[in-house]
Formats: sequence, C-alpha cells, structure tokens
Amino acid sequence: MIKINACIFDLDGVIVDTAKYHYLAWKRLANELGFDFSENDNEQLKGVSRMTSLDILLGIGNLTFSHEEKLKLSDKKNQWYVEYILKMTPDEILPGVVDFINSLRDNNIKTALASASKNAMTILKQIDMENYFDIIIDGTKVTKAKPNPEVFLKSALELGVESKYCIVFEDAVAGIQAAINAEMHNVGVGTPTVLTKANYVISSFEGLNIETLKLNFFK
Ligand code: B16
Ligand code: MG
Repeated sequence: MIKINACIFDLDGVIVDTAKYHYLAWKRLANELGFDFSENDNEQLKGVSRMTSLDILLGIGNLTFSHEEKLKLSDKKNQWYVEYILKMTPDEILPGVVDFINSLRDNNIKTALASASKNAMTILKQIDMENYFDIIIDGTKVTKAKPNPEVFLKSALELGVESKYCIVFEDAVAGIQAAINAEMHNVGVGTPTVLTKANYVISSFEGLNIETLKLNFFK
C-alpha cells in the first residue's frame, strides 16, 4: 500500500460549491456587456485565475479591452462575487468533507488548502474552517495559475512533505494537470468523463476515510 503523509485540498468545488457564485457574477458581467454566458461555458473557468477567466469570458463575447479596462471589469465581477460569498454559512461545506479531514487528523496525516482564489480566506471564515488546515496557500501567495504546479509545490514545501507522499483533491481539469505537474497523486472530485486524467475520481467525500482511500484506490 502507498504511503501518504499529506492531503492537499482545492477549495472551490472540493470543500464548497462556489462555482455557482462565480457563474452568477460572470454571467451578470457578460449580460452587462451584451452577451450571454451559459453554465456550460462556465466549466472552462473552473480552477483558472480571475484574469484568465475574464479573458475566456471576453473571448466568448468576442470583445477586446485594454489592460486597465480589464482590471475594472474583473474588480466589478469580484465585488458581485464577494456579495454572494459573504452570505455563505457552514451548511455549505460539501457532504463528508469534515469527517474525512477528521479521519486524516486521527491518522497523523497533514492537511493543506491550496486554492487559486484570492477570496479563499473570506470563504474559509464564512464556513468556520479557517483553522482546519495545517497550512493555507491561496491566490494571494502564488503567481502562477494552475495547471502550473506552484500552489501544490508550495503547500508540500511548507508542510515539509515530499511530493510523492501527497494526494491532491481537485475538481478542475487544470487542477488535476497541476497535480500531475507537481508529481503528486491526485483524486478528482466530480465525474470521470470530465476529469479524464485523474488517478481516481470520487463523486463526493461521503463515507470516505484515508484507509478506504488507500485500500480501494491505491492498491
Ligand atoms: P478569485 P480553486 C478558483 O478556486 C476557482 O475555481 C476559479 O473559478 C476562480 O477563477 C479562481 O479560484 C480565482 O478566484 O476570483 O476568487 O480569486 O478551485 O483553485 O479553489
Ligand atoms: Mg476548484
């Protein structure tokens, strides 16, 4: 059986479903700019940085703006997004997450939160999880967006654990690729048809603990 010393969690889409709030805010911006933005389009934005998300959105609308204008647009979207996340409560933690993290603690496995979001601390405070992880690396601490492995490598370094002893939990295609680039094990949270490069895919953390994970997934 493989040895695991650390579990590294993405935030949006793994601990909470904030993709719906990103979607509502991006859709509002698209509508204001005169085009529509579907939930299907939103899939492309999962896990990627705010400015890359804006570039993808503007590509869909076939619009071009200067760098300064783009900063204003992304700020606008972020203000709307923050309004949504400030209403979040611990009830929005996805099923099974807390029990799974507790099972890691019982097994002396370290934990990290590794998110591309600059709003990660606000979300963690809203859901009462800001003291839940050994370390937190968020979008304010990295410069290179997923699929670059920086956020995961920095997490492992701060935890003092080698990449080969880490499992990354990710919901985004770009995030799974970042874990592969970091040479870490990875578990996709979502559907296998989307997360085709993941080592293993779970639909939720419900009923999962580290022993079943190691036994069933990493024989
Ligand atoms: P913000 P994750 C990512 O978070 C989201 O999946 C992605 O949709 C978002 O654009 C990115 O954070 C930046 O978020 O605008 O709040 O800084 O999945 O890496 O936890
Ligand atoms: Mg995510």
